[in-house]
Amino acid sequence: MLDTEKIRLDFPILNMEVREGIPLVYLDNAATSHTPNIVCECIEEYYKKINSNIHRGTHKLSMDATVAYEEAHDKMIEFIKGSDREEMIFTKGTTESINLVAQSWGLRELGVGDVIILTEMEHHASLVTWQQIGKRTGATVKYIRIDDAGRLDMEHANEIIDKDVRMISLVHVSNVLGTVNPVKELSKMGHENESLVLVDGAQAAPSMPIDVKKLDVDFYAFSGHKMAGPTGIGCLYGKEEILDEMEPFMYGGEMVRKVTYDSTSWNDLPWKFEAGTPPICQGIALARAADYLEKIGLDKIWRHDNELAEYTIKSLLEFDGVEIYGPPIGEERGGLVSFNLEVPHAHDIASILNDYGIATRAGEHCAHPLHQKLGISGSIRASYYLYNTMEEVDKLINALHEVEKIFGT
Ligand code: 7TS
Repeated sequence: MLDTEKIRLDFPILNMEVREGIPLVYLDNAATSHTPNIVCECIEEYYKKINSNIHRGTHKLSMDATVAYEEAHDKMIEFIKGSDREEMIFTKGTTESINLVAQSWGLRELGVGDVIILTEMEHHASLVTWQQIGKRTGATVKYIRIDDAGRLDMEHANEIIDKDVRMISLVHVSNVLGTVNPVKELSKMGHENESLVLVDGAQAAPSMPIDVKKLDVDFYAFSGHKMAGPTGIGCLYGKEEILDEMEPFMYGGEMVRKVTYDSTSWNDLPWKFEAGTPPICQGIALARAADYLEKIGLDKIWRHDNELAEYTIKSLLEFDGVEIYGPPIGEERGGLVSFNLEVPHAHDIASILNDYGIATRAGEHCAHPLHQKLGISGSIRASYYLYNTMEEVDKLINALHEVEKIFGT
């Protein structure tokens, strides 16, 4: 386990009391993670020392901000083991990253007869986006089925991935099930059929070492606010040769090389996809967050989160009638656990947990179709990050025992 005592000193928000004498137990990291001092200081420093617009100034501040913003791209491409800054586009988050590909590539390339492959466990960021692109272009959307333990049915994947497939968009780690999907295997299947492969890494990149070259994916999307960075910033990795061929996502300043009254040529990558004033401070602060996580070690964070999830599952199994979604103990899973007690409804549990200072998320977690598939109207989710402790899991379990007492099960 990580040295949480030391790590927690970096996150002052974790010392807060929800009410007098009730300390915060923050178990909602899959929604957003907290931000360490070093990142908060970076934001403050930016506004105090170099705040300026980029790529346009001949003055010191603009040049300093430009260098820092460009270097942030270098840091983020290195974070996922890519090679060139050209392949790292800053966006608002995973949602925007997926929309960028769907609109710039999908609207232009897809048509009747083409197939888009998703999985049954996609977050709406991918599911709704590709579903709507399918409707607009006439392409068909097919879903790789999941089994009872929330794993992808790879035989089904094999059946539906053929030469008509143009895009496979899959989540790396499910935000509901915690399942870790076989990205490399699916990428190979996709490429053998000349399909592109996009990975939604929103729940993977914050706590798992990512190597886009080893995974051999065409696009990889993730968000800054789930990995100790600020909101309003996310990343899209894309292979240069594909990005080169794509139309811009948005038009405006920054993304142009030469404009006349009749025509426009595009700026170099990645700026071609970053129209207007970009999230300068957020990008620089995200790079600082990436540094912070790397110093601790992504592989260590992954094991830490896993152990907390495994301990949670073991403890939850003490409850009669508990339903736990996703892979069983012993199988690899991300650091989150979604479940239901026999009674009451997930929303009621979450609000009782809040009385104990425990922050969880209840509902459908932006995965309505998956909840329909599971036959439930919602679930409660505890999700962990590098600063969470076994004691916090115990607090969750003790509070759930109180819930049991209140509802008499
Ligand atoms: N993909 C996955 C797998 C996610 O978990 C999320 C956010 C997104 C995409 C969208 O990320 P955004 O930063 O663009 O919003 N998931 C959640 C969640 O599970 N609870 O709140 C947000």
